Amino acid sequence: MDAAADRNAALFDRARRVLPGGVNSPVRAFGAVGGTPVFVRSAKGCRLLGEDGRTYLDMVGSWGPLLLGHAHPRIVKAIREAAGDGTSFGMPSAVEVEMAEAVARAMPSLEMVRFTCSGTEAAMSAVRLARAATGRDLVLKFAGGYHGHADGFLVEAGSGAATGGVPSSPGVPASVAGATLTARYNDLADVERLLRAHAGRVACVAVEPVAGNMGVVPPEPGFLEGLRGLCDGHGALLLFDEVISGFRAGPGGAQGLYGVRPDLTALGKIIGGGLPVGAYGGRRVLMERVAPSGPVYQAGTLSGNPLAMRAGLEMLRILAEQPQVFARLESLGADLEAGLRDAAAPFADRTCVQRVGSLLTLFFCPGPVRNFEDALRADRAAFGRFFHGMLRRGVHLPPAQFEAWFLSAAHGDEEIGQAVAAAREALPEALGVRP
Ligand code: KE4
Repeated sequence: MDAAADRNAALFDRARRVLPGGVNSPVRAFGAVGGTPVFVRSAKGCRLLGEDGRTYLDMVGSWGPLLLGHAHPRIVKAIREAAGDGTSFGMPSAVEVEMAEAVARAMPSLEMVRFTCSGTEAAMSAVRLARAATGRDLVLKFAGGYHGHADGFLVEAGSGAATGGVPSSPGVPASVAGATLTARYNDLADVERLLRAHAGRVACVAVEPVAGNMGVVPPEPGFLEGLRGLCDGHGALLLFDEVISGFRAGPGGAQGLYGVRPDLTALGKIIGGGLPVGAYGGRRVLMERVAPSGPVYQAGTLSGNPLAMRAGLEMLRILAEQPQVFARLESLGADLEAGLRDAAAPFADRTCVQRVGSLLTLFFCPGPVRNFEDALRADRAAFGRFFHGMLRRGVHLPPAQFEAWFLSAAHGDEEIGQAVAAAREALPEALGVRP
């Protein structure tokens, strides 16, 4: 290895002595693909500079927040200005109100909003509220769905939980796991079966309206509308986890794209503009139950801090000023999908490409992938070889099969071409086929 690569490897050795797995979030550790993770020194637009001295085309985008790319000038400027005025007050500030109003304007089902510091906090708080509002204890989620690491959600969870082979984590009491029901995504009959079997006991149905944590699995026509009807019929609330899809699937999120109005929504990622922000919101009659206006307790030292709020507000302002960003992301996504499909055509019996807008996954199994059972058929060893083949060619994919590739407005035709060209070479290598 050259000196820079040695430095990167040495950093990982140091990291593993003080950080579990050497990282602060499991999927970053390359556990699913092997090898040494790239420690990032800096990033700009859609490119990363690694401590290994190499530059990479970034297809992770910090797992979603960076819809406009790394270090967007207006967002950096907003953060710099806000920092000089104080990063956190622990008291209300005007920018929190402006941010809540901006979210509500974009996503009208959020009549009221509460900011948190992560998507996990947002989703878990929304569930607490749903339980309080309905007086019911059970939560129905979907196998392969990921809603953060709150105890009740670590049951057949996707993303890093599935990648690490522990979709139902130890440390979660059986009593808590027992309050979580899991259904098959895109299967309304399965949802109805569970709602009937637990009649009057399900507080909410929690769903990623675009599943991104088993790889990208689009909702089939009628699925989301069917969930709305089943929730109404069974007195359960519908919780859309739009931590990924919010402000990515469109200016109004997936609920705007598909025209289905949830009772509660969890947000994160993009609304922080790269800083730690989550949010939950929904019908006023529900949200007014949240402390201090109501008894449902939820709090946070840094919730709504002015620094993160300014970053998020600048992000939302840019998206409001430049709605054409969404058409551009759709076009880039379509071009990447078409290019990958063409590159994978000789292996169509062993791969498939699935996409919603700027979210995409190349699965190492034949399609369609409709749910987590389908996704689990993927050849993860082949994905690992493909991942490293792409990395060697300067393209950094999410280091796990059960994740989405995230495009940004900083990607362009050149970057799509680079990713497709790399895939044309990495695919036969990964599948052990002579090009
Ligand atoms: P955070 O607590 O990581 O901010 O959000 C949790 C969460 C909630 N809901 C959905 C739909 C999510 O995708 C996430 C987090 N996404 C993962 C990527 N699949 C974050 C990456 C990581 O865990 O390091």
